[in-house]
Amino acid sequence: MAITEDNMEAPRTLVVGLGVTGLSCVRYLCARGVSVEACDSRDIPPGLAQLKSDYPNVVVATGDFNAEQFARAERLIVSPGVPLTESVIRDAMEAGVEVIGDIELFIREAKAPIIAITGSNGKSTVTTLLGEMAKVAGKGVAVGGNLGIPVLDLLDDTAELYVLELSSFQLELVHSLRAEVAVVLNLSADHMDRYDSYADYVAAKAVVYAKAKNAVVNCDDADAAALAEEEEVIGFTTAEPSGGDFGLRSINGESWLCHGAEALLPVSGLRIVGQHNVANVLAALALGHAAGLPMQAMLDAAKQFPGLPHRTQFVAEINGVSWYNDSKGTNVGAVVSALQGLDRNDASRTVLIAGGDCKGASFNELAEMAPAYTRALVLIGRDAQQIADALPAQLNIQNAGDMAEAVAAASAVALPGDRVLLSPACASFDMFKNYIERGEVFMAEVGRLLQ
Ligand code: UMA
Ligand code: ADP
Repeated sequence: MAITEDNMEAPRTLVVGLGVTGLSCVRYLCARGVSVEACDSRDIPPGLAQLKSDYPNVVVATGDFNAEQFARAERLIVSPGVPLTESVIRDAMEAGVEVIGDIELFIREAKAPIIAITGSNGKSTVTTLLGEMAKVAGKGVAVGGNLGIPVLDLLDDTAELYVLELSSFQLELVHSLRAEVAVVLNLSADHMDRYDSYADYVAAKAVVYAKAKNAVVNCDDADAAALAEEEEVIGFTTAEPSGGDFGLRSINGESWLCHGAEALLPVSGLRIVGQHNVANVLAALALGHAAGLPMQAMLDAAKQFPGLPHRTQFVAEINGVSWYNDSKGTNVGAVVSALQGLDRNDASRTVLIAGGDCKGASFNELAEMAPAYTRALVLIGRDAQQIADALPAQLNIQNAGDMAEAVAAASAVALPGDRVLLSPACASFDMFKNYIERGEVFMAEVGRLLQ
């Protein structure tokens, strides 16, 4: 692209972090002729080889952040994985250098309305389902964000709607979002190794509602709902809805998804499993409705949606025991909702496989509910002992060295009618590349039980 007067004036920019976000930022800025450097505190960050081959002229520094390189920059674009407490970033902020993230760059350029989705859990499920709803409605929709595709790679002048999953890390560097519709799906503690306090984590999420045209709120989560400052909100609840909210009503003994008084679809008509996922469908309907998507198209998409892999995903039934892969259950709130969501309210119980890198979490909530919902717990990973110490002593708690041992131990203790649920309440990085590899190893081990 030719250098224009515009980009001649663009500030000398340092892209901080060379994962998928950093690479997308370099691509975006280089295509606009902006002067760019890049850095990453890792010695060999994942995007390094590609950056060197595609942009050999971009100066890159790896290893400990280099203060001189930061001092040269007139603007920083910081990746979500880099904490803003890094001294070089704090110094830049204090010196008045603009510090933003890829989402802010995107917002400044995107022409189509944005639906912005955050929350502690359910973001990827709701974002993907809403994207499907928009597609069935015939909208030119682009879907991404924390879900995996960095937002700058979504930019497309023909897009009619953007559906974005936004993490608290990303929202920390967002200043000018004016979402068409925004939601904080729910709140429970996560990433406590990055935030000084739970209040800081919540404050990062609250940014999603700032200046939003329409707000969707979770009526079952008062703390999350209280973040919406808009007067006009559309609610969703797994109880009976009031006014124009979305919720559940019992009709002739059957539970139905409803919009106010109008019955839309019986819960039994959904393929996705678990009460928490019913809440996710209601949230997607509320968001789509606020954005003007037609109801019938949304319901058609909801009926077809099987849920995402690694999120309370049914794996197999073996000797009367149902196995579920919830490897994406990476915080305590997710595990609590997965346990409750799968519970059948009968004598059957869940054998829970949990553990990994707990990210500074407290396990009190799990300790409170585990006696009522679990038959046994099988603990894996670096923080297994920390979890065991938090749980009541009367529980059947076993330790396993790896996933194969964990599956064998769970299989030995589960009774016909029970469920075995991998929902770790932890990040996977101490044992696996990511939650996907953890879920795949679990499913492979469950498969071996069939042989
Ligand atoms: N890192 C360093 N030094 C650096 C830069 C990064 O050590 O200079 C480390 C970080 O601490 C982190 C890792 O590298 O552990 C990756 O960070 P990144 O910012 O380079 O990540 P990207 O590859 O750009 O991916 C990011 C999101 N990652 C994070 O927020 C950690 C991805 O979400 C997201 O899909 C992608 O942008 C596109 O938007 C992942 C995630 O785990 C799935 N998100 C967290 C979550 O969902 O709980 C918030
Ligand atoms: P996120 O993108 O926010 O991590 P996902 O849709 O990927 O959310 O789901 C991650 C995990 O969170 C699931 O595996 C499940 O354990 C849990 N979960 C999903 N939806 C909800 C919900 N509405 N409330 C609480 N927990 C949920």
